[in-house]
Amino acid sequence: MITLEQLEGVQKITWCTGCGNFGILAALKKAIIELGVPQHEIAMVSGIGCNSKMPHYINLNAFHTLHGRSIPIATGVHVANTNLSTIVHVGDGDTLGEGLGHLIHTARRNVNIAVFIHNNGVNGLTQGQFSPSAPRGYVSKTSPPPPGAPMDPVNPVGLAITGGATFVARGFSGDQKMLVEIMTKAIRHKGFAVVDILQPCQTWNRKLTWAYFNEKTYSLQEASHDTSDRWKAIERAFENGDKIPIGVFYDVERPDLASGLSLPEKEPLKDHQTDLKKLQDIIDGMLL
Ligand SMILES: Cc1ncc(C[n+]2csc(CCOP(=O)(O)OP(=O)(O)O)c2C)c(N)n1
Ligand code: SF4
Ligand SMILES: [Mg+2]
Repeated sequence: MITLEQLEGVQKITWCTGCGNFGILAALKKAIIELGVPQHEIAMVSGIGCNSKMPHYINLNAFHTLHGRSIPIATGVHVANTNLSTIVHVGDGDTLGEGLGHLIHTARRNVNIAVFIHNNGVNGLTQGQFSPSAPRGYVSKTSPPPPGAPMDPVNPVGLAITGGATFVARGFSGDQKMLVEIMTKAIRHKGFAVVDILQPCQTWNRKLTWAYFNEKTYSLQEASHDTSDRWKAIERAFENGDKIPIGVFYDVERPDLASGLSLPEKEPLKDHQTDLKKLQDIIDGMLL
């Protein structure tokens, strides 16, 4: 069994005191222990942002990639070695901004990876500009009053469900028990899993605070939500009241990309011998 000590990263953590990223890191470690998957069978991919420093703070095989591009890189990792549990850590600025197209197309393909969106409503690393998930009217250096942010936010849960993801949930960094359960299920799920994680940015976001989320969030599972019903999941995702639902919105089975491509489960692509002559013939044929 993996221990917390074995998962300890080597780098000094540079997140601000009170940052919601700490809770996500702690929950991920507990989820990995719960899953019992050996460390070398997990691949972590991240983008660029405060959240994306995760690979430096946990002892896993990891690739700290580019802003907005971690999901296609994770797809490549998965296709090359379907035996790995591939997980992605990204920010709201990253995957709901520059990387949004990748999120939707990966949902459509139902790639068997789990994406954890650290959603703090700001571009934390670049000093607090409002992000695509900031609420209308949100005031920041790049959205001064009046009117603050002059448009409605992207809804990551709604987009993931309508895009075709087969496991969609929302967690909160301050509800460790629920977050560990959700992360464990997301990694275990065979298909595209998207988890929107509410994560206070202590330094820049004065609206989406610990107190705000503690007061507003309620559990979908305690409200007897049916996770197999797509329309009910969409209705919950677009709830626009005073309360924010957290928990599993949608959880169904559908053939994933690897089964559609008939990728061999027992012998991953990385172990295949490449016939270079045949490959060259294909390339030459394409150039004709
Ligand atoms: C291609 C590219 N575009 C923009 C940037 C600049 N950049 C770095 S981090 C960042 C925003 C990070 O915000 P978010 O993804 O929400 O992560 P957080 O820091 O809030 O965790 C931006 C715009 C970059 N490094 N590369
Ligand atoms: S700037 Fe915000 S998101 Fe970044 S480490 Fe500090 S509190 Fe966390
Ligand atoms: Mg952010």
